[in-house]
This record gives sequence, C-alpha cells and structure tokens, in this order.
Amino acid sequence: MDDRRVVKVSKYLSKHLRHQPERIGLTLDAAGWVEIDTLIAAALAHGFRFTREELDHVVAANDKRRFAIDGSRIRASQGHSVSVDLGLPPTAPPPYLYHGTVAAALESIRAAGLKPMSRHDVHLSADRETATRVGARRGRPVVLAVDAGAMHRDGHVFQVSANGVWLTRAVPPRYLRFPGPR
Ligand code: HQG
Repeated sequence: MDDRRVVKVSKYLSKHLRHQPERIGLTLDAAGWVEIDTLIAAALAHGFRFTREELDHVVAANDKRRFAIDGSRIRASQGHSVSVDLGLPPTAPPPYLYHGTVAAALESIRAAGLKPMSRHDVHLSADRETATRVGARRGRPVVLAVDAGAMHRDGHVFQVSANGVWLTRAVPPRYLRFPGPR
C-alpha cells in the first residue's frame, strides 16, 4: 500500500468515524464504535472500496494512531464533531499542557479562551513540539501554555485519548500563557 493510498483511506475513515457517519448510512454506537464489516460494506455501497487488510494497515501505520480496533469494531480515538462519549476516565493532567494555534486567532482566544470550535473538546498536547505541529497546519504556529494544574485544582475535567491527546471542554483565558513579544 503506498503512502498516498494510506492517507486517502485514513481521511475517509476520519470523515466517517468522526464527522459524517450518516453520509454512508453508518450509525456509531454511543461510544463511537462501529462494526468493521458494516463500515467496509457501507463504504463499498457508497463507492469507496478497501479491504480489511488495508484497514488494519492504515490503523497500524497511522502517524497519530487516530483509530482504535477492539475485536470486530473500530472507532476514532478523538477528534469527533458528532456526539460521542468516549468513556475516558477523568485524569489528572501534567502541570502544563500546550496548544498550537496561529496569530490570527489570538485576539479572539485572549478574549474568550480556547473553545472546542467544531469539535467536542479542546485538544491539548503534552509537549511543545506536538503543539507546534498542530499549529503549523494553519500557518506560522504560535504555542500557548495552559496552566492545566490550576485548571484541575479548580475542578475542570481532563481526559486523555488512546493516542495521547489531552481533552477538556474549554480553557478560560486566565489559564492561558501567551508567548511574549519577540
Ligand atoms: C482555534 C488534528 C478563535 C484553535 C490536530 C484552532 C489536533 C479559536 C482552531 C486536532 C478559539 C480549531 C485538533 C477562539 C480555539 N477563537 N479561534 N476562542 N479557540 N480556536 O482543528 O487544536 O489530524 O478543531 O486554536 O493534530 O487545531 O484531526 O483544533 O486553531 O490533534 O487527527 O480554532 O486535530 O488532529 O481547530 O486540532 P481544530 P486543533 P487530526
């Protein structure tokens, strides 16, 4: 399987396991799982063919381990816009977490804090390098530090996805540390 094919199948899975399952007639269960056979059949019926072997390869080769397989089922590990309860236990975060964004979003973020936007949760990274890569998807990255320790002490709930992304509903401005002027 070449890299382009892996990316194509991965994007197809993201689209239908996170955002638009109904587009191909799929129904995710409350925790976001779907039977792999059902997924493959639904995709085929809507003009996109892949095999179980290809699916396994995409899940294993995925750079961010976006998908999890459990027996005969698959789900996206995070990043949903459809309503799912991933059933992740509340977990104490490290003292600081990081969020990569771009300069154009800063004024709004200073005023309103970090919001989940089209997703379920705000996504935070355990290290600056990962946050830098996330921000770089949109332009020159700006990395914000989040005082996760203080948020946790104040009762904000954190969860960590199977692929190591930290999730919380929102980050109010007072917990954000912006980079200083250069
Ligand atoms: C910004 C990818 C204005 C926020 C990545 C971000 C990650 C605000 C954008 C995962 C705002 C939302 C998530 C506010 C937040 N005003 N802008 N108040 N609050 N924003 O894609 O964190 O490839 O939903 O800074 O690698 O960029 O999908 O979130 O720029 O792990 O697996 O609004 O998605 O992973 O964008 O990325 P996103 P994100 P996958």
